[in-house]
Amino acid sequence: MQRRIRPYGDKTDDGVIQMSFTLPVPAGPRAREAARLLLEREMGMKDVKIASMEGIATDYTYFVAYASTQASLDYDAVDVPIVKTPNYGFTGVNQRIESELKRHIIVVGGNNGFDSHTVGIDAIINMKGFSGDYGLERYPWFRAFNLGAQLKDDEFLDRAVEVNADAVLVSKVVTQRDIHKEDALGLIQRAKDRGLRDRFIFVIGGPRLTHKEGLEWGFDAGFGPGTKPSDVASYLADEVIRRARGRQR
Ligand code: B12
Repeated sequence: MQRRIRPYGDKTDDGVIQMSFTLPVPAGPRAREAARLLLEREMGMKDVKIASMEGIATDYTYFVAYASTQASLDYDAVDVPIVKTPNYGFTGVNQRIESELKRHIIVVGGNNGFDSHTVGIDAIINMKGFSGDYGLERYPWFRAFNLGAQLKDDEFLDRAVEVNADAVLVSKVVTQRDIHKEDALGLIQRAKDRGLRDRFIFVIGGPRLTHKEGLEWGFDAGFGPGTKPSDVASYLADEVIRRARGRQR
């Protein structure tokens, strides 16, 4: 069975979408017409409305536009990998580790490469946590080391080896020029070069990341916006226990 979906604006299936973009021209009537023609004539959009036009810096203009598309998609054919672990909550995770693993789970977290945004990884690791959900430092059955930002790949991996980590948690926030991808791939490659890729569980997270991307880039899991520390703790508990059981066999 096919369930075709189309964007919803004012009414079902009208195909209306909102777009924002910048053109490298000064603001004015000509810029507005250029934005309209780009969407209508060059991109095949219908009913184009330029809702807002604002000059930014010199010779650049930012637009918000509405337009409709005839494009649609078969929703039933959409298949995407997701992290399947349920959220066991703070108490559930700790009980699980205590009863099934009987040792602490050790993690190192930080930001390698260019990125200096630490708030995301702090939200997952630091005691205070995020959105009312305690961070990993608060879990009695976790030992978490927050290494900060702009780590060199070797520095990151050396610390993971030094503390005998189970998992390496990487945060990637800046996506300009795909720097997040470059940095993420670089870390995985370095881990492979040093024979460390299979020693640790590699987890990546950030506001513009998905589990699918994480897997494609060679990580074990990827977490996106709104992730709670207990989501990560639950995943890690299951994954470390699963690997420990595998080793016992
Ligand atoms: C605070 C901030 C800064 C602070 C960072 C301070 C710090 N110590 O982190 C400062 C001022 C230093 C800064 C600098 C820059 N910033 Co800034 N910054 C922001 C801002 C306003 C908030 C980010 C934030 O803290 N979010 C809150 C946290 C909790 O959310 P989060 O990161 O998404 O984390 C959650 C999830 O994604 C996930 N998660 C994140 N990491 C991980 C990791 C793991 C392992 C897991 C499991 C989950 C996970 O869990 C978290 C909790 O749910 C954003 C805009 C915005 N509103 O988002 C811009 C923003 C991220 N910055 C931006 C930019 C461009 C920069 C600069 C490059 C600017 C410049 N030209 O100098 C520099 C970066 C320089 C560098 N080398 O990195 C852009 C990025 C654009 C892009 N697409 O790449 C943004 C989006 C602003 C914008 N709209 O342009 N920034």
